[in-house]
Formats: sequence, C-alpha cells, structure tokens
Amino acid sequence: MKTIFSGVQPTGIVTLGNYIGAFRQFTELQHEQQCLFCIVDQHAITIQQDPAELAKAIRSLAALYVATGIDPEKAVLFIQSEVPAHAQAGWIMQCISYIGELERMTQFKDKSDGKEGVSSALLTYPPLMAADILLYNTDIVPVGDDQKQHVELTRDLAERFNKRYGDVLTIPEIRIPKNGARIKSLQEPLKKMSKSDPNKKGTISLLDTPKEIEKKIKSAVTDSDGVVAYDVENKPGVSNLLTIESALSGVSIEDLVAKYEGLGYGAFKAGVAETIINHLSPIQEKYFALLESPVLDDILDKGAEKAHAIAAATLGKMEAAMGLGRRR
Ligand code: ATP
Ligand code: LTN
Repeated sequence: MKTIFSGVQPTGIVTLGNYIGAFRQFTELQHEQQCLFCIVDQHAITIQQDPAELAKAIRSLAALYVATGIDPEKAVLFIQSEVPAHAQAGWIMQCISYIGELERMTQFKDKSDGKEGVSSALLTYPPLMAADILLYNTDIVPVGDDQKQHVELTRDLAERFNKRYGDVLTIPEIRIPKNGARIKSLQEPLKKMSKSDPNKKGTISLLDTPKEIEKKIKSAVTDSDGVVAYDVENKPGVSNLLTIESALSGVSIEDLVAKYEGLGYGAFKAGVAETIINHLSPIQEKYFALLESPVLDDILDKGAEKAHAIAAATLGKMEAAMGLGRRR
C-alpha cells in the first residue's frame, strides 16, 4: 500500500479548479491507499488573514473535504497547526534549503511581485510544504499542475537530507490529473482559477448557488467566432469551459464538441452551467448538514491524533540523524 499526502490552504471557499485538480484525485485514491489530507492553516498565514475569517475557512474546508467524498474511516483528515511536528520539521527543512532555490519558485514570485511588506515566510513556505509531505513517508502527492515546482523541490530537499544525514526520508512522486490539471479563471482564461482571486466573477466556488453559477458562466470570457472547439492557444475561454464540463461529466472533449456542433455559445454555456449545478448540488447538501455538526470535530480530533503519531516518529528520526537534542 502506498502513502498519499496532500494539503489545501484555508484561504477562501474551494473553487472548481481546486475540486477538479485536487479533491477528485483524493477521493479516487482513498480506497486503495493510505491517505492523509491536511488543512494547511500555517501556510495560509504567510499572507495576513483576518482571524475570524480564517477560523471560518478552516471549518468550511474540513466540511468540504468530507462533502466531496473523503471518507474519514479510510483517510486521515487533520489541521496542520494541531500537529506540532509540521512547524518543527519545517524549521529543519528551512535549514537545508538555499535562498536561491526558494527565490526561483514561481508562486513566490507571483505572490510577492510588486508588493510591500512581503513576509519572510512567503519565501520559506516550500520547506514547510516539504516537511508536511516528508513527515508521513509519503509516496505520492496528488496536486494540480501549479504545485509541480514545490514537489520537485521537496524531492531535492529529501535527497539532500538523506545524503547528509543517512537514509531517513522517502522521496515522493507527484500525481497530476490528466484532465483539468489547471482550470482557468472565467474572466482571464490565461490565468489559473484561484480561490483568493478578489474578482469573484472569475471563479466558481463549490458553494455558489445555481443562479450565481448560471450568471458567471454566462459572462465567462470566450471569443467572437461562435464555434465550440477545443483550441487552448486560440480559444482559451471556450477550451476552459469544455475542460470543466468534460472533467465533471466524464464525457470526452471530442464528444462534447460534437454535442454542441452548430449551436451557439448561449446553448453551450447553458449546458456547461447545468452540468456544474447538477454536480455541485449533492456536495452542497452534505456540506450544510456537516458544517455545524459535532461529527466534524470528532473527525478532526481523531485525524490529528493519528497524524501526530506518524509525524512525531519521523521527526524523532530526523532529529536523531542530525544530532539534535540528547542521545538516549
Ligand atoms: P490561493 O488562491 O490561496 O493560492 P488556490 O486556489 O491556488 O489558493 P490552493 O490551496 O493553493 O488553492 O491549492 C489546493 C489544490 O488545488 C492544490 O493541489 C492545487 O494544485 C490545486 N489547484 C489550485 N488551483 C487550481 C486550478 N486552477 N486548477 C487545477 N488545480 C488547482
Ligand atoms: N502549497 C500548496 C498547499 C500545500 C500542499 C502541502 C500540497 C501545503 N502543503 C503538501 C500538497 C502537499 C498549495 O498552495 N496548493
């Protein structure tokens, strides 16, 4: 059995991009593998957050993990800040990272570009992510395409650690979905859909109402030629909508293009919106039933306990290998 680990930041409501790129892989994998899924709240504070909003986002994300199909009997679901080994191992990984390699991370460049008062943790975020992954002897990290560089860095750091201090850490592999690894913004189809995007017209959240979904899809940026065809370079908006419908319905892009042949963008967009609404409605029902329920706290308590047992053991091995603390 392989070990799977992934994390999502509680920085807003989960989008269709997060769902197609990440959550759907999680639910597929949990049946055969040992899975751990983390709400990475310590990553979220690399950018200043309103405390009340952050608390709300953490609970909402926990409920969405379960509502989208994570089975707490099969997978371990927990909050990063409730397992202290993450911050401890994060420090160790920071000590073996080079400033140059962290400055090359595109997420750091994007999030810090042109901003005043960027936190130092925005730069040292990838070593914390490496710690998240490495503490669980992870074999596979299911993520969207934007996290490829961070997982590659994690591999480099693990190899560096093992070379210096002995064979302690497992080198993880990345797993990116074939279809929908990078869902684009509905308003700027060259940019990825992002849950912290202030322009809410560009993102569909898993909790949007049918009316909101219809409105957002209707106003999605397309082009002027009126032909439903898949061509990422010349028709990024239409291609993005086709990718979304295909990922949610399981119908191939080719078959969707045939379905919409000769119909205008009006009918196409109505079809895409309908597919999204039908897919999200059972998730939303489950979400609202869970959100205030003590069942959710029980899941998170048990998750933190199980995660702590594994993480503390790996941290102990890392510290001993490096000569930290006392020899016993
Ligand atoms: P933020 O806007 O705060 O950076 P985000 O929407 O980028 O958030 P994350 O919490 O960083 O989301 O990512 C959660 C998971 O969703 C990751 O595995 C990431 O690769 C994946 N993901 C994020 N955006 C997309 C997207 N547009 N398409 C496919 N996968 C995505
Ligand atoms: N960096 C990721 C979130 C994240 C993560 C992880 C993903 C933090 N730790 C460990 C996979 C494994 C992001 O911004 N999406």
